[in-house]
Amino acid sequence: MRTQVGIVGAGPAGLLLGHLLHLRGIDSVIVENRGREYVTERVRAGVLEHGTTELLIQAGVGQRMLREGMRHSGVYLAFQGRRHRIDFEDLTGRWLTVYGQNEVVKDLISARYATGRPLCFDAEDVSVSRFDGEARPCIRFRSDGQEHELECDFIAGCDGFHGICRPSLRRESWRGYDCEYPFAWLGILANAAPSSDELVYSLHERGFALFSMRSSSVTRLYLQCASEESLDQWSDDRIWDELELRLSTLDGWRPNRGPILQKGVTGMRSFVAEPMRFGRLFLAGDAAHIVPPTGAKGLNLAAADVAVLSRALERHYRENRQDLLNEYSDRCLRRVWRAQRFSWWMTSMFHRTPGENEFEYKKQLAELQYVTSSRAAMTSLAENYTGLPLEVGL
Ligand code: RFL
Ligand code: PHB
Repeated sequence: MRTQVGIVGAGPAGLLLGHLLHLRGIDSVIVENRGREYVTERVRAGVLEHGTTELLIQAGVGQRMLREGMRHSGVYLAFQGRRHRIDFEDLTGRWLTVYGQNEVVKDLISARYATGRPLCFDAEDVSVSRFDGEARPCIRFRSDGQEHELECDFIAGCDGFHGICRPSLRRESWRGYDCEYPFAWLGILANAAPSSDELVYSLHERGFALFSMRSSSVTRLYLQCASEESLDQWSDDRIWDELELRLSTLDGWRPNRGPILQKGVTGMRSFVAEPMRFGRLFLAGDAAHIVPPTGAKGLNLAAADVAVLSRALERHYRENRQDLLNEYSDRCLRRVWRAQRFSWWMTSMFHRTPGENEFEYKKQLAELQYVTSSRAAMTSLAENYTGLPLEVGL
């Protein structure tokens, strides 16, 4: 088998890259080690930046998102019993779309099938080789009991944080920067109508809580919990009681309760691998960087990476120019570090660190008071949250 670009991973990064390459007339094969159902049912991100929304529309995969996604013009920041609205649209002229990552993935898979280009689920023993020499890079895997060797011009490592591409690099060829946080998020999806039309980020003495949603009948909520938290300790009633305690405000607002459809615990970390290019292998999305979810940036960074990569590959094939491929890593990393800073800042403003003294909490409250009262501070939050314009469109 032969292709121009071999893509490892059918998450948002791999699928969107495959689609953007298709639109630019470039051939690809996507190899994924999990099943289609697993990939489309995995509940993760929900907030699409303004630029991500535009990219999906331009790429022709935004129709359902436009119909079913929810346009949000602002968010609430809550502390000391009060909610304060930050009006993104007024401050920046930009907004967000709330639409589940798994819905984006479903739309991209449908678009992929419509192109007839290969997408292989349930691949086993996936490995990458020969990407940093003169020989053609190769992706090996087993599928339906058969061994495959896929020869490519380039490999895109879109296989997430636990994938195989980054560990296949020579250890001395890259450097990792990371930061782990001493807490995690317990997330639930509930069959309950959202009681707010916008997200609520809340700092409470007992820790962070976040109110989000997926549709007019499904609420998505998160609670700060211990890093090693076991779900066994959390009955549905305990989860709702804690959410209500941390989110309710003095004006009587609280989340609606309903049957819990899904729950899980997510660790929090910041991580960046530098550079993001190794000869003919390019890392993109979570394979190269992880942000704590408080800034809602992970999926958006993945989209920004592959927008740059698809354009760089187009320039290589159409004009035989390597300049954008050479700039790929630096361009992406500028945005990545900006998102890292913002995600770290949001995380430290809203979470209580175990063992910290009250000085920290007072400082967090002062920061929130500032952010919700100064137009300059609100604008800074709004422009980072809605996202920098994408440097590269279609
Ligand atoms: P993914 O989604 O992890 O996809 C990688 C794919 O590669 C496959 N894979 C392999 N395939 C072949 N061979 C191998 N050896 C392989 N190893 C792995 C995997 O099965 C998978 O299908 O990475 P990608 O595409 O880079 O996308 C990144 C996003 O998924 C991630 O950044 C976001 O979900 C982060 N995130 C959020 N991002 C946002 O922009 N906005 C949000 O509101 C937001 N909320 C969140 C989040 C992540 C969360 N969790 C669970 C980590 C909320 C949560 C709770
Ligand atoms: C979500 O809806 O899943 C969500 C929203 C905002 C975040 C993280 C996750 O910061």
